[in-house]
Amino acid sequence: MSVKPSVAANPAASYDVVVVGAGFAGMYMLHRLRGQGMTARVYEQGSGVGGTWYWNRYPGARCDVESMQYSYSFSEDLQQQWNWSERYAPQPEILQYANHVADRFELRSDIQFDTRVERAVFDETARLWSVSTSDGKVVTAKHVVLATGCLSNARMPDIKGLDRFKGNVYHTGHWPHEAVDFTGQRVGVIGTGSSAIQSVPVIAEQASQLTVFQRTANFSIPARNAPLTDEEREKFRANYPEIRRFAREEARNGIYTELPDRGALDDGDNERRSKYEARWNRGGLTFMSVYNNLALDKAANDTAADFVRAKIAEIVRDPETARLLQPDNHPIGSKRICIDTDYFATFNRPNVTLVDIRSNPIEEITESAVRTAAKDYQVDALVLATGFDAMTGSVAKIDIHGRGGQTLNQKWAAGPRTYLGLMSSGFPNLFIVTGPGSPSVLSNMIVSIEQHVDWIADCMAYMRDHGLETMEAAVDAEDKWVAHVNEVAYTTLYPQANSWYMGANVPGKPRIFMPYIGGVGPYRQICNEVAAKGYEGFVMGQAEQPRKVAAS
Ligand code: N01
Repeated sequence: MSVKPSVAANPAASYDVVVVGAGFAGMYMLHRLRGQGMTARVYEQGSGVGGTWYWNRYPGARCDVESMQYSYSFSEDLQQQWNWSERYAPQPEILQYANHVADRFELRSDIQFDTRVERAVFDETARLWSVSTSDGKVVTAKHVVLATGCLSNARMPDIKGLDRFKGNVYHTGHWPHEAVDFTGQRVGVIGTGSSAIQSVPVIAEQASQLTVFQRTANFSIPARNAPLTDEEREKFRANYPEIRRFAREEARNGIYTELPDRGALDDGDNERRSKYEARWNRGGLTFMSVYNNLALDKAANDTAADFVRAKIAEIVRDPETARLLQPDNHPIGSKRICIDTDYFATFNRPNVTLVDIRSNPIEEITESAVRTAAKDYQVDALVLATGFDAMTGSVAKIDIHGRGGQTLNQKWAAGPRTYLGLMSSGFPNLFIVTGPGSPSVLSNMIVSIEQHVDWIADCMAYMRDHGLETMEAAVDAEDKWVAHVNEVAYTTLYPQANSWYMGANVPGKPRIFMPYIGGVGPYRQICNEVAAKGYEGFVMGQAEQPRKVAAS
């Protein structure tokens, strides 16, 4: 039974830890902190738990990692008792799971909903963070944990006239809580990333006419979603110790699957095609794990890309629409691969039209239409599936002041700089969960969240046990890590795409490959070794005397 100190929030309250966000990261962070007897206050801008799953309620939203794996592993009872209904749970079920976790571990009493953290200022004399929230209050805390999520800052496109549009406008990442019914409406969807690819087939079933505005075609693999049988669930549960171990230690992306032992060009055409066919029929993200060099070698990658392009041509009846849907400007997998249910087949429906806005850009939105140079497309409602200011967007919205009054936004103006994705020098006792410089979005997020939260909680306990008041990344360790993250990224094909991994979807955002592509297993090992060496590469402050543990 965990120790559960609870401090009622009041204007002068002081906590061991302030946690920003009550998604999967914030909830588990709170659970761990309570378990080691620390006081914590979680602030959440939404009215409920769940983070990205609280906001992304668009039609068709579901997980793209199998639910038996996209779930917490920290509680054996929880993973044995929770019944996922489908291979990829739909958003309402994932949100139900998040709420179940909040209730089961009695988390709500330390979470303040409908409250944004607006500002955090480090007081170098008191060695405390002063945290201001949207309800006008200020609290202090020894530590702040940013559990703000990587894809939580929905990005509105900068399209002229959007504010003039008379119909309803929805962003997939900020979907209303009431049911939205498109029956009988002419709907326009702008964007063709994962959110659009999941929502288009569902909206097409309701709308009288659906127009999809595509700037960049994306690779998508069928999900092959299906109800889970009792037998399938039991098989997973019985194998959980090995599945979870493998996901943490061996898988590059935190997903249990066979590891490929050969490259795409090591097989002849027929053998290669039959392997791709088998993975296509199995469905899901592991399509990219057929061979071990698809992310590294362009010629190998082309074989997978050609296979998927041929599938699109097979599925889509109109040859011109099929041609437009075939991605041609980035290697497969260099943008987050999409997982769909009937996305390409949806373009065979008579009520669905694809508009190529790469060759024929949107000029403006009028009161009732999306206008291109060629034509006005009349719509009653608009769905913006235009993505997120990923990884740094939600952090940047908080006015964070570290040593010498420097803000995190100033420090990150040319791109995020962290040591291990966990801390940024000059910002003592400020931790980031799945931050830039960690595997985060390249992995099963729950695996990475649990690893970070455990590391951070252990670190705070170490500080307490050793009488340490502050901890921060050393500048040289951070510089080396940033260089390493960049170097590893450029050994792969990933930087060849204009992706949100690179910040390329936000005009003016620095082009830096943000996540760490070294793999969750090696990354975990590095983090563990750093901790085992007394937090090597971090500067520890004890009373007035800082102690530096040199990075090797
Ligand atoms: O966003 P995106 P998303 N005019 O950035 C287009 C995760 N996720 O919400 O590529 C016209 O991928 C933009 O075009 P382009 C997953 O990690 C997971 O779909 O910039 N178009 C692109 O087509 C995913 O990768 C799931 O040329 C504009 C689209 O909008 C991440 O979230 C489900 C435009 C944005 O695609 C983001 O996915 C959903 C403009 N001004 C999401 N601005 C799961 O399955 C942007 N676009 C768990």
